[in-house]
Amino acid sequence: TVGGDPYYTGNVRCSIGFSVHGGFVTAGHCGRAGQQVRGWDNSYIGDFQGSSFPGDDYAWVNVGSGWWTVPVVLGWGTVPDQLVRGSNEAPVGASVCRSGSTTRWHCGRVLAKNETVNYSQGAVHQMTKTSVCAQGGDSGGSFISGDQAQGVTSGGWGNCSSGGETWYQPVNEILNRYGLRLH
Ligand code: TYR
Repeated sequence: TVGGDPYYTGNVRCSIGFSVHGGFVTAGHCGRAGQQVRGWDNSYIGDFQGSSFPGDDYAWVNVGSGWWTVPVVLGWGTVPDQLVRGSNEAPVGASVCRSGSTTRWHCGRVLAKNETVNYSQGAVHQMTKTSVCAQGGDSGGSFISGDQAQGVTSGGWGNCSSGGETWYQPVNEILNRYGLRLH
């Protein structure tokens, strides 16, 4: 799977975060455990295996054999491949970039860590705040700093025309919780 590519749960489009052994990680508000996931071509990919939201905003989806990604264009062009070599946490002030299926590739900086974000569904804790814009459908997509995975897009304010701020769920908490490894 390719970080930032779209997937669908019911009528909702979200974005793939990072490939892990057995599937991919993404945002928890995108689906609940047991829900089916379809790919960019509407074919069955797998199911949400675990999901936590609110409180956290993370989930993982298994990907069955026979499904593979084709880089997809959603109007603004594809994002060049980014190699991810690990998940060392970037410090406040570091440059981060994000890939998502609505607004593709945008960059900014880490502004703060361990933030609580209050959504209408409830509070989400230990989130990282960034100056990177995002919009609906970018959720679940990958945040990276250099070649290190950082987190998955959760939510925020603004848009990618006038700017905004976006919080991500740190990826190491997801990997630890479900015993996953980046792939
Ligand atoms: N939460 C949105 C989603 O589910 C993503 C988003 C992120 C929307 C930041 C707006 C925003 O400012 O796709």
